Amino acid sequence: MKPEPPTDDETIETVYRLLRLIRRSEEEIARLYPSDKIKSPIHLSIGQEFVSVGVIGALDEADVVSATYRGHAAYIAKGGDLGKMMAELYGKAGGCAGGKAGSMHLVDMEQGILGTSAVVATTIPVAVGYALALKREGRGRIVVSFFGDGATEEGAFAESLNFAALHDLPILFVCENNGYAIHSPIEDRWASPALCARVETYGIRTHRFTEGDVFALRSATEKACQSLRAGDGPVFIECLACRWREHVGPEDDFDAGYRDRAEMEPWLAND
Ligand SMILES: Cc1ncc(C[n+]2csc(CCOP(=O)(O)OP(=O)(O)O)c2C)c(N)n1
Ligand SMILES: [Mg+2]
Repeated sequence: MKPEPPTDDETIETVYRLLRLIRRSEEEIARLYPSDKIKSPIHLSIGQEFVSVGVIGALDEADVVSATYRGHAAYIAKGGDLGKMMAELYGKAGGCAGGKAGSMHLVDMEQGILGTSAVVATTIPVAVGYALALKREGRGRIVVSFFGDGATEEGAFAESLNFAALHDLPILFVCENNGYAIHSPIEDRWASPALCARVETYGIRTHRFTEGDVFALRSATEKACQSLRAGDGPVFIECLACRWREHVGPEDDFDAGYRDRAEMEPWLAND
């Protein structure tokens, strides 16, 4: 899809501030991590924040999101309390999940954050169930389900697409395709890279973003929201992205032997 120019100054500032808040928060988490007081694994979204910011920026406050263990960006973008997120990482009682769950299980139903999970793809059918409830509620609210490329290999993904399409549910599926499931590249996992074509066989409309353009993503999501609220059934977005840090933990991992730093260069230049 062709990049679209930014809209008004207020939108540009909101988007920039949120991107920066998420980036700086995660950089600070990475800085603090070696002190070993954060007793939770951390999966940083640094480099991928634009997906959460672009998509969630197009939602209404009453809409609902679900995400994965790499969920700091979605939590913050949806208005989750940053102090409660940090308390959760430290295992404090004041954390958003009572300090019992850590970074991988952020939740805040008052802000419409349905929750994140460590178990790959399990949040997708839960989000579909919530979309069914919202359809019955009849107030035009919608659900966004964020997940990684690896999650699309789970059976629950196929079941979820089928059920959501069959019942015209108000759900936006967003695949953050960073090219890897831990250290395994897509070429070793997918018989065909045509993810959107696979999803379209369920009768679901798809959009694919390859450039990391937060504004193009936001305006496409705005249009998708209109059709979701009109009851036209699910929409699927695939967003190429680059994870700058290691799969889990605060460091980079270009010495791990599974990928080259050169892959990241275009994303850095375009950041
Ligand atoms: C059901 C299940 N299988 C395997 C794992 C181990 N695991 C943790 S993260 C991960 C990779 C998932 O990759 P992807 O969905 O692309 O998300 P990313 O980490 O790239 O954001 C795997 C296989 C798990 N947590 N849950
Ligand atoms: Mg991935």
